Amino acid sequence: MTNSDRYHYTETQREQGFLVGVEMRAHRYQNGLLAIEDSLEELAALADTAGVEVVGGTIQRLNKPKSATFIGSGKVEELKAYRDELQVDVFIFDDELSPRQQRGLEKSLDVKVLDRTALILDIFARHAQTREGQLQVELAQLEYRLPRLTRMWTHLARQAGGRAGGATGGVGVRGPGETQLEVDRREINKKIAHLKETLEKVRAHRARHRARRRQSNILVVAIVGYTNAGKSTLLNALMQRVESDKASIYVADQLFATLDPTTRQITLPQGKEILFSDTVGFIQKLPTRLVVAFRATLEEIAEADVLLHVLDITHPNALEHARAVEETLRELNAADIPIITVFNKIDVLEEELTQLQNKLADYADSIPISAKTGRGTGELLQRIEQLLQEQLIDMTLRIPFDAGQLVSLLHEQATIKTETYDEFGAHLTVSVPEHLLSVFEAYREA
Ligand SMILES: Nc1nc2c(ncn2[C@@H]2O[C@H](COP(=O)(O)OP(=O)(O)OP(=O)(O)O)[C@@H](O)[C@H]2O)c(=O)[nH]1
Ligand SMILES: [Mg+2]
Repeated sequence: MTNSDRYHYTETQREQGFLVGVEMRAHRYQNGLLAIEDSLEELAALADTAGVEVVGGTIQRLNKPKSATFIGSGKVEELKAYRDELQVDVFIFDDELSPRQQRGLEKSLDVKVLDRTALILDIFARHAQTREGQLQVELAQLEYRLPRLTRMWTHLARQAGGRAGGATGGVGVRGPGETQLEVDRREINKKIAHLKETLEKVRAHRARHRARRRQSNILVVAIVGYTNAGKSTLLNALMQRVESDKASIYVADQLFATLDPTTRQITLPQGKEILFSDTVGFIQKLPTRLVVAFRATLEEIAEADVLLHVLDITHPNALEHARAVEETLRELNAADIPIITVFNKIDVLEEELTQLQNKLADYADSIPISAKTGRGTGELLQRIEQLLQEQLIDMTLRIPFDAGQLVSLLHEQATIKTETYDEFGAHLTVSVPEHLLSVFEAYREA
């Protein structure tokens, strides 16, 4: 989708959305989170990607959220006024609402109420391409909806309506709406169970595939970064460099354009073949439920040999984005994987670059690139090559006494984890730098 396509929705097709952000006083400048104004701007971009026309927004500062309606009652009244004045179809909250808060708000406001999670799920549902991706999103959506079923959320209502509709419940008799909800809940639970089963099979298949890849010993570089940083563009640029004719990857100025991992083989300058894997972007306040739902997909990242962190240096919140990415990597147990950071989109701001590099002093050895023009990509490939050469490889070795000098070499150049001796010689488990691999290959224990 190009920039202009985004505005092809007509007024009548697009729902009108109004954004609501809450800043907990204790949380201002909390590490890794955007300032509320920036967070709301990001929410607006998410809403836009989901096809909602944003007609306004408001912020409330609170000590803590209200358990029934999240925001204060005065704010609820204010939202009613906006609803009437701006013809709001949906209120979108920047934070995850509990089912109770969502019900409370929908009851008071009498229009649909969504939160950031629901919005991201909606975008994911639109962008999922592979079967696994689609199954994962559907499961996450159903699990999200189950505790939130109200009249406005019952998409199954019409199907099952014949059985449950009509009856008017007297005192103590369950109303038709509620019977309907029971039916829906049962249906959803059944669907959830079925989806989980199917996903298990798909995942087992993927795990076998990954295991085969491992055996072939080909190294994997996972491209990670904030959504819209230019990850897919970079992979396309790298592919072009090596003149591969593989189909290019979908690039768009929208959030979460990529959902399913795409892997491409690339030859490094000195001839080594490696795999690059482009995957789903990160975002601050990435709902844990989504991280869990996409765990299988995200395992691609956790199992990579090198991470390539793409940072959109032109974004005013670049530093916050970098922190959010690092936080997510920690959640995925991927924080220990060697990482190369690239500052992307430098074509946009030649002059300000030094200034920005100072701001991002923690990333001093980052590589400035433009995925769009290809600038810096040659240096990047060299850096990856260099890093891979420095990578250590785990080996179990049996070295006879007459090759004792090899044990000395290991002591100099490798990390020795265990070392024992018997009548044949030394028995070691070690991590060896790649360039020494050939030296020790013959002594490798099967
Ligand atoms: N000016 C400029 N724009 C770029 C550059 N790299 C990417 N872009 C633009 O940034 C937008 C996002 O690019 P993508 O490659 O789709 O970003 P992504 O990181 O894959 O995003 P998601 O898949 O949505 O997480 C697109 O409009 C690209 O054209 C660059 O080096 N310079
Ligand atoms: Mg992408």
